[in-house]
Amino acid sequence: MSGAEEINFDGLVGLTHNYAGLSEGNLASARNANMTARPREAALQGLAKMQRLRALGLSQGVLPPHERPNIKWLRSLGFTGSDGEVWERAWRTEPTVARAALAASAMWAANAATISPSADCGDGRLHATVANLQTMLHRILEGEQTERTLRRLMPDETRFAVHPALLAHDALSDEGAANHMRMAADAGAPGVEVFVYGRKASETKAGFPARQTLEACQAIARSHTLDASRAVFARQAPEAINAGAFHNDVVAVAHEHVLFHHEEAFADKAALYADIRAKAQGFEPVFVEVPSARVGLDDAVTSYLFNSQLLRLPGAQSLTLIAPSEVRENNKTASVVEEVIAASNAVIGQVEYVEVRESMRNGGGPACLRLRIVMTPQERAAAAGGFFLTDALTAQLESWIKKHYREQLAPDDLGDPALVGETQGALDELTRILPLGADFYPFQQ
Ligand code: SUG
Repeated sequence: MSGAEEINFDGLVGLTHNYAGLSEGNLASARNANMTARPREAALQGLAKMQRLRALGLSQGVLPPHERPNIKWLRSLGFTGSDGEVWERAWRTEPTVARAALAASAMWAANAATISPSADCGDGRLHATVANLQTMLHRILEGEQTERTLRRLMPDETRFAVHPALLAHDALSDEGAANHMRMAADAGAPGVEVFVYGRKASETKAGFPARQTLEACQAIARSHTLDASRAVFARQAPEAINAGAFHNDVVAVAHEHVLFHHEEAFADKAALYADIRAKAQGFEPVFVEVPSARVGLDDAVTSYLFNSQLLRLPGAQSLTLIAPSEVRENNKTASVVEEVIAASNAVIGQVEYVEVRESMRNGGGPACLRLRIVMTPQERAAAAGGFFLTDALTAQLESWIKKHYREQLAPDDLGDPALVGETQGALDELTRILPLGADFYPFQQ
């Protein structure tokens, strides 16, 4: 046993959390467009989930929100004046651009990067590749700060390799850990890394956008120095994408030896199973499949059953599912979960429900909100300690949220020039709560 641990780093929900209907193929985002959002509640729900995992005995990290509205980007598009004027002019004249500049989508940390633990990598370092998120205008803006954040978190280049995002082109479309799964005997053992793609670069597009290409997956596997004998590339079923599973983590989740997935998640399930079995070292994979006859893709997508976090609580015999409360509210998914955990020799033996409704309305469940990073004790000691949640840090973040976040953001509030000063003031304070430093955000530079 190496003592390595999988640590969830959750994205702190930003001050401009709102419902702009920005993501084609994400049914919740489209359905809830122009609803009134509750940024304070959203951030507190996210923080409560992090605290819940800590209370269950797990380590938990936190990643800062990005500067929004993104004034630096708006200036690069020719908007001038004070920061407030830039925002007001962009909102008035270029609504599509302005909405992208305002999105708090960096909260979905599963899309921040793809992580390969050092046990999997030929050079013995922990590798991270920042996702280019090039499919959606509002998300392509995230890479720059994500890279800065990950470099602050993991500064020691002898232990950590943080790769910038792949060139932002359709052929190399990459959405990070949301399309990547890892199976291993335990966190510190060499794992099978499963890359799930929606299309190949050469294929013509049809239906909802497939946001991950095979070429992007292969580039990441190469730069992470993964051993080809333990890397798997699998195609996501086009039916799943067209039913609203815009990322693989909407229809599948893996942890240790267990892969929990929907029957229609993958284009060729038999080949995937065989590939994983052939490449698994020191463990026997267990596939827990939910048949379409029990839960259709539509219910999988609305409930986010598979966007649960799957993890092992300290000392537990079986894994625990951290599911969104929407799963409990849907009779079909609730009864499937009951059956899975009640089975004799259940590999998933417990469920905990969490409330992240504000994020769910934009298509972001518990698993979207977190980036899993497996760290050995030495890596953890080399990482910046201030990103790991403690009771004291939680209390500080909670009062920071209550002091700065608006209760509500209705569509008519979004163009308010006062939002700029408000968010910048709050983020400036945040750079003293998290180890970010006085020149972290563009407005500070
Ligand atoms: O990229 N929603 C995000 C949700 C990301 C969920 N992440 C994972 N499945 N891992 C997206 O579609 C909606 C923003 C809006 O419409 O205002 C949004 O960006």
